[in-house]
Amino acid sequence: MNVSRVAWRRKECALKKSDVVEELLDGRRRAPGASGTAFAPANIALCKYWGKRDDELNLPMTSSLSLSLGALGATTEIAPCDGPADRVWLNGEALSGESPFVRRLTAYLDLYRSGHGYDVHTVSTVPVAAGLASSASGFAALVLALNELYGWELDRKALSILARLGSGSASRSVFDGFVEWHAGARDDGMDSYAERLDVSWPELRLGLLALSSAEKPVGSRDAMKNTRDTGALYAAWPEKVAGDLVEIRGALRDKDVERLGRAAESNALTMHATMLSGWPPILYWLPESVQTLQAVWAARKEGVPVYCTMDAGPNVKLLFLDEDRSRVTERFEGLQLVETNRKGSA
Ligand code: 2P0
Repeated sequence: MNVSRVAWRRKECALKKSDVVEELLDGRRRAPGASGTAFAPANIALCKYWGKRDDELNLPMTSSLSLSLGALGATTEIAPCDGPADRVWLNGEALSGESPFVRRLTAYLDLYRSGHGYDVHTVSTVPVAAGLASSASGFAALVLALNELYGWELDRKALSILARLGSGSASRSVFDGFVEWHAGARDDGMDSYAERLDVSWPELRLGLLALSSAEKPVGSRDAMKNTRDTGALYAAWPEKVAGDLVEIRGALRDKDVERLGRAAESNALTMHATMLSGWPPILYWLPESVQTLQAVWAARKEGVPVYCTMDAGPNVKLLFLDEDRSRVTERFEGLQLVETNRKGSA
C-alpha cells in the first residue's frame, strides 16, 4: 500500500468526536432537565501542551502538568431553549451567532443536542488583559454544566475527556490544584485524560503580569499545528517534556521551588523556541516580554528566587514562594497575585 493510500485509510477510519461522545454517554442519553450550572477554573501549565497527535480529538503529543487558578475561571449556566439556534451571553453581553467563539461552541453542542438550541450564559472572572486562555475554563465549565443539565453523573475522568474534545487544555480545568493530563496512546483517546495530583503547596505563589491585551497574531490551535508540521526543533520537544515532567513531579513532592521554577521556565522557553523554528516563524513576545524575562533573570542573580512561564501570548507569569512575595512585588509593578488555593463556586 503506498503512502497516500495509507493516509486515506487512516482518514477513513479516523474516529470523530461524536464516536467518543457516543461511547461515554452509552446508556446515559436522556432528555435535558431545566438547566445546569457549573464553575471551572482557568489553569496555567507548568509543563506545556504543544502539538497534537490527533487534531480531531485534541489528543496531545505529550503529557502536560498545570496549576489551576482557584476562583479565576468561568461559571456557565446552560438550558434548552425553544428555537433551534443557540443563544450565548458572555459576562451579560449577547454574542453574535457569527462570532468564532459562538460557532465553536455551537459545533461542540451539536454533539449533545437533539434538535433544539441552548441558552448559554457564561460569566468569566479570568482577567481578559492577562491573556489567559479562556477556552480551558470555558469548555470545562460547559461540560460540567451539561453533566448537571442531563444528570449523566459521569466521573471526572469521563468529564475530562469530554472537555478535551472542546479544547485540549480544558481537560485539565475540570480539577482544582495541580493537575496532570496523561497523553495516552490509544487512537480513541480513552487513556488521554487529566487527574488531580495529590499535592498541597499553599506557599507557592503565581503572579500574572499583563503586558498586552492586543489580539494574538495567530491562535494557539493554528500555532501548535504549524510548529508540529514545520518546526525544525519540534522533534526534540517530546524528550524535553519527558525530562521536565520528572523534574516538576519531583519538585512538587519535595516542595523545591528552584527545581520547579527551573523546569517550568525552561519548558516554556523551549516551547517558544520550537515555534520560532517553524515556517512561518511564530513569535508571541513583545519588547516588554523580553524586558520582563531579563528582569526575572536579574532578580535571580541578586538572590530572589523567582521564575517565569509564558503561554501562547506576550504575557509573563511568575512563580515564587510566599516568603519572597514583597521582594517580588516591589520589582514587578502591576503583578496580580492569584489565590490558587481558593476554590471557585458555582
Ligand atoms: C498549555 N496552551 O498547556 C498550552 C501552552 C498554550 C500554550 O493549551 O486546540 O486552547 O483547543 O486543544 O488548549 C492552548 O491550547 O488548544 C494551550 P486546543 P488549547 O496550556
